[in-house]
This record gives sequence, C-alpha cells and structure tokens, in this order.
Amino acid sequence: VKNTLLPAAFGIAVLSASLIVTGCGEDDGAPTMASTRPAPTTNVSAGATTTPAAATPRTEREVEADAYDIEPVWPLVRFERMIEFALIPGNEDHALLITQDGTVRRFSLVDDGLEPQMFLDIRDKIIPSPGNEEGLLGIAMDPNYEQNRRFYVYYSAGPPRRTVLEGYVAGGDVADPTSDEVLLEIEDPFSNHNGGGLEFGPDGYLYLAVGDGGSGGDPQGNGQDTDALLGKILRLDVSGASGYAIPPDNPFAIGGGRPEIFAYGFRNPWRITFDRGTGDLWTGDVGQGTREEVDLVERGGNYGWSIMEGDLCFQPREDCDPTGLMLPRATYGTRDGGNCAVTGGYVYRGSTMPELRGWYVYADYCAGVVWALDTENEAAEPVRLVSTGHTIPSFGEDADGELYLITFEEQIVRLVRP
Ligand SMILES: [Ca+2]
Repeated sequence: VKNTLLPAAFGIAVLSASLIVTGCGEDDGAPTMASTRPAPTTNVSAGATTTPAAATPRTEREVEADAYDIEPVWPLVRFERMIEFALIPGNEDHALLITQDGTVRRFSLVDDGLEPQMFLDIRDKIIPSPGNEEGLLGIAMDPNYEQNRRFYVYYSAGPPRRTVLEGYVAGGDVADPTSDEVLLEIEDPFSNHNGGGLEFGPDGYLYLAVGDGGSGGDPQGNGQDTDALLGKILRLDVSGASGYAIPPDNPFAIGGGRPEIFAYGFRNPWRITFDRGTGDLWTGDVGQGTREEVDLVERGGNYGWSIMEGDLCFQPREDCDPTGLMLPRATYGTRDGGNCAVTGGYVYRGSTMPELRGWYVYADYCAGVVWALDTENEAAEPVRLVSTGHTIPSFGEDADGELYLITFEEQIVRLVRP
C-alpha cells in the first residue's frame, strides 16, 4: 500500500490557502490555522469529563508497523450493519448504537451480560429499498443532554430521495418517538455518497458531513458549488428551542454561499471526529477510484473535489490548479491491496497505548487495514497498525479514549497493542 504525504512545500500552500479562503469572513483580523482551532476543552461530544490529554507527555515507545491487534468486545452487541455508537453524556456505563436499517439501541459498556435494549426505532422512516450507503448514518448527543435530553440523527428518507437531520428527546431510558423534529432536509439525486457523520464540536455547534449527491464524478458539481449543501461539512447552532441558527462565524454567514457551510469540496466525507485533545476536526473523504484522503478540516476550507481527487488532479483534467485548495494530510491508493474507500476514525487520546496519543487512526473499509497518522508531525508517513480482515464501516471511542472498530461482521473489536 502506497501512502503519500504532502511535500513540505504543500504545507505552506495549505496555510496560504487557509488564509485566503477563510479571510472572506472579514472578521476580527487575519485568521490563521491556529486561530481557527477551537480551544482545547473537555470532550463535549462524548460527554467525558476527563482533562484534555494533549498535554500528556508522549512516551519514547515508537508506533511500530504491524505491532497492533484487535480483540472482540461486548459479545451481545452483534447486529447487522452497525454504523456507530455514541457515548451518553452523564452516563459512563452505556452508549447508543445505531444500525443502518434504522435502530438505536442502548447497550452496556461495562456489563457483557446485558442484552442491548431498543432506544428508538425509525426503520419505517428509512427510504424503502435503501442503497448500500443509505439508511441511519449518524447520531449525536446534545452537549447539554443531561439537562435537555436531546439527541440528533441523520438518515436517508424518500421518496423523494433526501437526507434528513432530525432531533429527538429522550424520556427515561428510551427516546420519545413523538418528540421528532426535522431540522434540515437535503434533496439527494443518487443513492450513494451521503456522508452521515454527525458530531458536536467543542464549540457546542453541531457538525454534519454531507456527500456530493452521488453517482460518479460529481455530475452536478456540488462539491465546488457553495450554493449547494451537498459535498460539504455543515455547522449549525441547535441550542435554541427549535430549528437551528447559523453560527455567526460560518464562512458564508454574511453571503457568498449557503450559510450552513463550514467547509466544502468533499466527495463523501465518511465519518467526522473531533480530537478531544486539541479540538481539531478530522475526516476521511472517499475517493472516486484513484485516491483516498485524510483531511484536517479548517473553517472555510475548500478540500478540492471535484477539481482534485486527493492530492491528484481529478481525471480527465490533465492539469488543475491547486491554488486556494486545502490538500489532504494523507492519501493512499484506492485500488491498492484490496482497498476501496477510506473510513475516518479518531485521534487517539487513550492511555493503554501511550505512543499512539495524538495519532489519527483510520482504515480502509474493504481491505480492513488500519493506519495511524501522527498529527503532530506533518512530514511523517502513516504507519500501518494492523490488517484486520474485517470490513470496517466505522470507529468508536469510549470515555477513556480507547478506540474500537465497528465491523460489518456483526462485531465490535478493540484496538490493542499486545
Ligand atoms: Ca446521495
């Protein structure tokens, strides 16, 4: 597997691009990469109350290639098409697991003998005969869940084909199905490329990853169209009593595009996560057939699709101009070694593998290979941690920052270093 990183010169170009693109807001002075990053806080999205791990010194032990393994966990948490689990703020013993067909189940993180319980069932809201990439794709717990009991889901509905962001309120240990409130619906022309990552940032805003609409080659040009919500990462303020508001420093809040947009130029950003140590937003953006990419997502950044695919001009363009585009932090070949599509993961902030702290862990969905990228060293090559043999649609993280792989073999496994 060939992993390519940006040459050092590109790092400078990226910084310049960030200045140009995010400068359109004309806010309080020239933004820099550093100033666009939220201040480190406790992990709002996961509800954890641990102190930020970024300041923890790293050990001298190296992140060695192929030195990691997986071990099965939670033997009763076995369902078809598990997509992700979300930690419940204020409840370190349970998490909410979503399946693509439209269920939300509450399961015990600490007692392997407890059967998961249905928390919310929206199977009748999912588009009939869904495509491979459609269904219930994301869940996020409100940062004030302990007070307001609100949470959000993102799913594919139809006809007409569309993606839906919907809010619910929980009562006791189950959701109230009658509390549903649709916040946003996005018409979607094709069944594939629906993104679906839904996460609260440390700024308290709700971030939503939306694919380019689908088919192949972005036929509608959504990635670069700032008047379209497809092919974007959106940022919404859902702290009001209903609906959403636009965060005032969204890049197009005062014009030039849809005000919900936080960053653009994505094809199918498959899973978004915030580094609980730094607040940085990371994603894996699935390629067309040549390059998979890992992106550090900056406010207002243009991540290039469909001018570029990863770090290359998107064919049939023979020469494209990367000026003003944010280039990936890592790429790999879409067709190398059984690869097919990147699955974005998490920046590791756990304690059992201290050498991995500050490394972004991601995988290829088909090949089942897991890599890690040192977020603190742009010149370093990604390191292959383990080849699992699993189909990996998603990752998970517990309150301690340990990482899990969700597999389409109806099993969740923990990443370990034997
Ligand atoms: Ca689609």
